[in-house]
Amino acid sequence: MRLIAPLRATLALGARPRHNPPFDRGESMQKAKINTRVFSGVQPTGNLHLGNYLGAITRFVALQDAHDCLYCVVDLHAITVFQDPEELAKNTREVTAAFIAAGIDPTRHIVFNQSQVSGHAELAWIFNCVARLGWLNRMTQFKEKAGKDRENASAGLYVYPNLMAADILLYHATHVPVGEDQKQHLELARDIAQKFNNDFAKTIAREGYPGGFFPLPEPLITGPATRVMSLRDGTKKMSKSDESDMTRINLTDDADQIAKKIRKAKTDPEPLPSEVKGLESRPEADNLVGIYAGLAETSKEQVLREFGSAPFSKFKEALAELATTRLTPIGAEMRRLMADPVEIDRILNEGARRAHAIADPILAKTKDIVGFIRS
Ligand code: AQP
Repeated sequence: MRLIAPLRATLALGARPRHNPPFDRGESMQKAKINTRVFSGVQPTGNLHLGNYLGAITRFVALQDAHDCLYCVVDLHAITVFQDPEELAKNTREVTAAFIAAGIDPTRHIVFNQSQVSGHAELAWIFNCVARLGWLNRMTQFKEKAGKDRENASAGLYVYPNLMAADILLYHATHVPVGEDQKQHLELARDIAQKFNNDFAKTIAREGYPGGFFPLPEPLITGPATRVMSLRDGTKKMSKSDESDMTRINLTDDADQIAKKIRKAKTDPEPLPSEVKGLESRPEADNLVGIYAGLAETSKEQVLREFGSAPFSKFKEALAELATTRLTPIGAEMRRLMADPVEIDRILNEGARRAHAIADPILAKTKDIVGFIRS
């Protein structure tokens, strides 16, 4: 397998970053620590939920043993929709607390909030000038979030994917663990990297990177719960902004709330099938089985081997117990960490300092490539 250039060599900015091997869902990454850098982010927009946990945060935790990781609380993304300033600060600390409570180690890896590293915004501007309007017009998340009131959406919401590309490429990150909903944005980040490398090929080669300056980042969309759906509608994504709290399980919910939400989760009248094929056209059943598999760290097949032909009442009881066992210690630890905001701010500050150390030379070299004079 062809490997990308060792990251440390890349960061010395004397060697060119070769591009990534084909997406391999992470298996080969186990052996390739020095060749990879992982970056991902979560928005501090409140109501952190089971979808964020299973689709993203558990994947972040799993990657830390074999890779260098940066996990970012993306507050610049959050303000693409108006945020109350006090709530934004509280939510930023809450996402940080969730990262740590779930098992991310901020001493071994970098945990920080995006607005403390100004390179994200600077590189995003350059990418605003690289990305094409036609590309942004195809982004389904903008269409969904802006809805019918598109004229009233912020300009930031529209160019959000360019900022996301900057988040990743500012660190020459090679792998990005995300939920299924972010796949299209990751493809755009790759297009931006490729177009930048093409547009500036001459200066990039002159600067000593004949194969391209930015690596093409690979999405890591893994596990049985890459798209957790609403508990009230199996065709809608579980989301922080859903008006009904009954649609999601929050990481801070207590055992009673978790049990109640699972008990009231929408299902259909049939018992569970014994095979995954039997979940087709049964979105709610499929969702609950996926959630169980994600929490139990197993596959849907295995869950159905255990619960096939069981009535939902029995399955929901087992799911509630599993969810409570997995989530309530995280919620308790989040509350404990949140009680000391000074310590959380210290962690973010230290993370930002370390993030700067990686980002600054990459941004400086980007500016040279573009032709900006630096004194
Ligand atoms: N339902 C989900 N299932 C699996 N993964 C999910 N993610 C989000 N929802 C699900 C993943 O969580 C990470 C962080 O997401 P985010 O906070 O940056 O933004 P989002 O995708 O916009 O999250 P929400 O909850 O859906 O917020 P709103 O309601 O504001 O739209 C990402 O990796 C995402 O894929």
